This record gives sequence, C-alpha cells and structure tokens, in this order.
Amino acid sequence: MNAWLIEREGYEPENTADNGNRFLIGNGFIGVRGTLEEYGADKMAALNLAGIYDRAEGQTWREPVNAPNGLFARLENTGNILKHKQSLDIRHGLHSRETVYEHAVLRIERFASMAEPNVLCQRIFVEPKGGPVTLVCGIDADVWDINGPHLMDFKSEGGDILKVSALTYEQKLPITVYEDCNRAHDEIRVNGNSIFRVFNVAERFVLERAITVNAEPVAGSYDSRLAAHKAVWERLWRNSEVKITGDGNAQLSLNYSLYHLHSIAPRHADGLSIAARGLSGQVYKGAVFWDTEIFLMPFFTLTEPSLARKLVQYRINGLPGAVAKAGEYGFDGAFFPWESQDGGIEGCTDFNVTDVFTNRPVRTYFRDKQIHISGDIIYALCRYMDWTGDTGLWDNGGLELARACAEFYLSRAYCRPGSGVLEWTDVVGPDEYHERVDNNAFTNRMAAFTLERAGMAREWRGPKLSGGVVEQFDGYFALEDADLETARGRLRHPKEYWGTQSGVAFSTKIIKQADVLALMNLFPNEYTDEEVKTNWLYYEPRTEHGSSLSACMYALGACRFGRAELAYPLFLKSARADLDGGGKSWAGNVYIGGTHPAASGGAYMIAAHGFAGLRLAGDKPELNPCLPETFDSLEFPFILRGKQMKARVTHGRHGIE
Ligand code: IFM
Repeated sequence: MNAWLIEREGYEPENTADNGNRFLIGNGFIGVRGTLEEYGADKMAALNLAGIYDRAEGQTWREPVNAPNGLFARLENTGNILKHKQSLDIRHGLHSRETVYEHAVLRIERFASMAEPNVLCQRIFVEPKGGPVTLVCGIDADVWDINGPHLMDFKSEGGDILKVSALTYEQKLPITVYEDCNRAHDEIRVNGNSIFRVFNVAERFVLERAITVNAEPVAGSYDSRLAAHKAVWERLWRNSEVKITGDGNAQLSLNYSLYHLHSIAPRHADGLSIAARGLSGQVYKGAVFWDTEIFLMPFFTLTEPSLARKLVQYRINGLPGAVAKAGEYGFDGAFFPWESQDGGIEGCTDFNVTDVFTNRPVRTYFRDKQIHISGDIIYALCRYMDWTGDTGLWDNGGLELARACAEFYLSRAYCRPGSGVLEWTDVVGPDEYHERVDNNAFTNRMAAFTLERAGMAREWRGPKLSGGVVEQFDGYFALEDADLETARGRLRHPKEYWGTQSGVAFSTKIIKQADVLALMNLFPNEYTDEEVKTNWLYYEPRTEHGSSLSACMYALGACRFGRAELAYPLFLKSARADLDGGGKSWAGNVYIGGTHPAASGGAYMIAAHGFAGLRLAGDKPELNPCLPETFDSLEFPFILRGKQMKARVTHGRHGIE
C-alpha cells in the first residue's frame, strides 16, 4: 500500500460533494475543491479564498469568497468516457486525473503552490486517438456560492494572459484572476464573465498553465514551480511526519489528516486563523470556531510553533471584537465570537439552523450562550506557552487577553446569595443538543481556568458526581435515558436537527459530542484513569457523535485507561473523516458538508497524546503509551521549547530523544 496516495477509479459525478472534499488541495490562501476541471457551480467547483469575506445583497450571512475558476478545462469531441481515475499525492499536494475517452486521453495535474501562495499550476496532457479534439480552458466565473452572488463589476480580458477581475458586493474588495500558459491558442471564447482559450488538438499536446489570484503574475515554468512546491512540502514533513509501522491503513489515514492540516495553514499571512471547514468552501461561513484552539493547536504547537503563534495572535488581534460582543450583552471583558470572521467579527446569528418542516429559522443559542469559547482561547494560549516556552507572548497581548476573558467570566457569573461561589448558568456546553443549561462542567472549568491564569481566581462550582460520573450539567441525570436508536427513531426527517428545544435529543441524555470527556482530556491531572473510564463507559453509549470533534476525545479517553482497542476505531473515524466521506451534511436545512480539520487535528492528538501518551510533566516530556495491537511502532518528531525531539514507541519500549 502506498501510504501517500489517494485514488478512486471510475467517473462518479454522483460523488461530487465527497470527492470535492476528499481531493482538496490548498496552500493556506487558496483551497481548490477536488472537483474535475470541467465542473462548474452545480458541482460545487470552488477556489476558496482564506480571509476574504462578503455579505451578498439581501443575505444575512457573510461567507468567504470563491474566486473565478482559472483551472477550468474541458475537452470536446471526445465521445464517451471509457475509464477514469482521480488521485492525490498527499506527500506533495499534487492532484491528478486521467480520463480515457473514446477519441482521446486526457491527463491533468494541478497543485496549489506552497512556495507562492497566490499561484495555482496546472499541466494538461491530451492525446487524440483519431481525429482532432478541442480543448477549452480558461477562467470560469461560474463558481459555487452558498449565499451569493459575491462578485460583480466583472471585467474579462484576453491576450497572452487572460484576466478576470471583479469586486465583492459588500466592501468592493478586488478579486483578480490571471491565467498564463506556455502555448499560443487558436481562439479566444468569451462566455458572460468567463473567458477561455480554445486549442484544436490534432496530436499529442501538453499545455502548462499558471493561475495567479490577487497578485501580479510572475513568469516561471511548471517544472521549476513544482520543484519549489515539493521542497516546501518536504520541509513540512521533516518536522511533522508520524511514522507508523505494522498498520498501513492507519499510516495512510494519518498522513491524509496531516496533509489536510498543512494544506489549510495560513503561513502566508499574519492575522488569519483556520476555518472550521478549512478551505473547502463557504460552509459554516468560513468562520473560526473553538476547533482551532482545542483540536488544531496541538498539532501546530508541536510541529510548527510559528504557525501556532499566528493562530494565537489572531485571537489577540480579535480582542476589540470580543470586547464589543461582551458589551452587546451587557458584560465586561471579552466574549469571543462563536463563529469568528475577518479579524474577529461574530458571524453566528441567533437563528443558525433552519427547520426542515417549515423552512423557518430556528432560535439557537450558540452565539450568546456558548461562553466556553473565551476560556478555550486562554487554554490554547497557555498550552502554547507551556510547550514552546514562548512566554514573551504573555507580555505581548496574552495577559491582556486572559484578563479580559476573566473579566467576562466574572461579570457573566451567578453567585447564590451569601454563597461566594461562582456558577455559570444559562449556557451551552460542547454538547450543543442541550441548550441553556446551568453549570455545564466543561464551561465552569474553562471559566475557572481563565480566572486562575489571569490571577483572578475565585471559588467556583466544581463538577457534581454521582457514582463517579460527572453530571454534564445540573439536571442532566434526571433526563430521559433513551438510547440512541430510540432517539433516532423519533426523527421525522433525515435532515432534522437533533438539538434545540424541539429536537429529539433535548429531553434525553443523548449528547451530540464529547463534553465531560473533553473536560477530562483537557484537565488530565484532575481525573484518575479510573474516573475517566467510569465516565467514558457512561457517556460514550449516550453520545451520537453528531460532530466530527467527538471521536477523538473518546479515543484519548480510552487511551487513558489503557484500552487501545476502543480508541483505535475512533482514531480511524477521525483520521478518515474526509477520506471515507458520508458525514453529516445537513443541520436542518443548512448545509454543513465540507472537510473536517478538527477531526484531522484530533487524529494527530490521538497518535501523539493518546497512543504515545506524550505529555509534559513540569518542563519534561514523557510518554505513557497505549499502542494499538496492529502497530509495531509509532515514531514522530516534535519541538519542545525550540528543541527538536523525537518520540518512539514500540510494544514494550518507549523513549524520547
Ligand atoms: O465547533 C463545532 C461544534 O463544536 C459542533 N458543531 C460544528 C462546529 C464547527 O466544527
């Protein structure tokens, strides 16, 4: 098995959505969905741009902008498809397709340059089998939009270099796509806002194209660009490759996860973070959630601290927005956006789900009650400083951030008369199916952690236990103990949202995703292995895993009590989320498909912190392995306080050099 190659045989337009995610390429600035070159908006073709947002006319939601598709290419007069294969070299972010038609063979390779973030490269190979065929390629303005259209005032120019430029609707931000190629065309074809070159191809033909988005085009050959691109990938793998022997499937799946994380990391810019669906489209409004702090930061902190620092800096820069949001609700300090757009603007609305039966917006409480977000950010900041030793960040915005978040938690807290003990009531925890609950154990701990780190500690309401099980929130134990199948059986529509007060989970103990287990993983020293086990056995059967963030938390928990066989399928589920596809694509009538970076980050967490059991004891790294039976060894580099280290685990031996 080649652990660096993803392949699918057969032309499958019915799998457009999953393949678009599965074969995504990206370089932090541009994400190119894994759609075929001839696809348009109806098949979700998109060049998704990081950090450029727009609210289209009459729309409530802002979302990131998709650029006109400079990679468009279509072969005409080919006859039927006889054979088709799509593949992705995940070591180097190189996408290929090969289609054998009745009258020609078409091969196209493309990559999003890691060396030049504004550049996409494409090499097209055509071999006619009899008479001539026609290749049409250029810049197609017909790209996928969820809440568009975002682009207007289009201008198209033909010549040696093709150009399509447009402005966004809201802020009139310029989006410009250039296309340059190494051969003279036979004809220029203009179709609405799109512009194409036409080549009449009578014999073997190779065309190399460079597409430049929002920058002036610079000359360069395909091969030299490919070499520079691959060199960057090799450098990234040097610090991040996790080697597994004995289990090819696990190796491939983890490589695939790390491939995605590298492809969406905003190395090219300061002031950007990573959206919950990466660069796979406009889903979740291209917004940054707690996914980044809790599920992505561990990977970058250990393998690329400079990138992790950028992610923290994004939140430091977002402080004014968070202060404004707290003020909007009448609180002090900083209440970070649940769905952060641009430099920290809240993108979440009060009506974030649409009812499948009435198509009416449903009141949700993610925006105003999911207050653990501010604590998650401080948690990630402190974890970053612990592992990197970059304590300078504390004096450069970190402390101010922690204090502002602590002030928010103080002003948001409730204190029973005369008790002096802080409680956080009317909140939503990580399990979003139970809204407006009191004393969610996870939220309380995050709030208290923030107060401690800001030097403002107070007495707070800790978790309530019954028979060793932490009650997720006040009153949880009194809910109906329906099993998953019973709850599922109550659904009246396949897209129905399980949460909100009318959802099937609300009155039951069924939870969407790890909540108490997330608490136990993030505060490992506060719970014994036995306690983790008790809570895992209680909560896991009651968890729908309706979020891709869930599996990794349970896998990490299972490793704590030495049950690798429980962790292993959850590891594969996380690592293969976008490889296998088929995940939840709808929350009510809102489309939520796309890639799942948090699951990819979760897969890394399971390998490094679960299977190898890497943790910091004071300032020393140590391993506490729980290796799956199928692994012979697990080895990975990591950076601790600027020092390059390597962890190696086999059955019976482990060590760090
Ligand atoms: O942040 C998550 C949330 O926890 C569950 N719903 C999806 C969000 C984005 O991934």
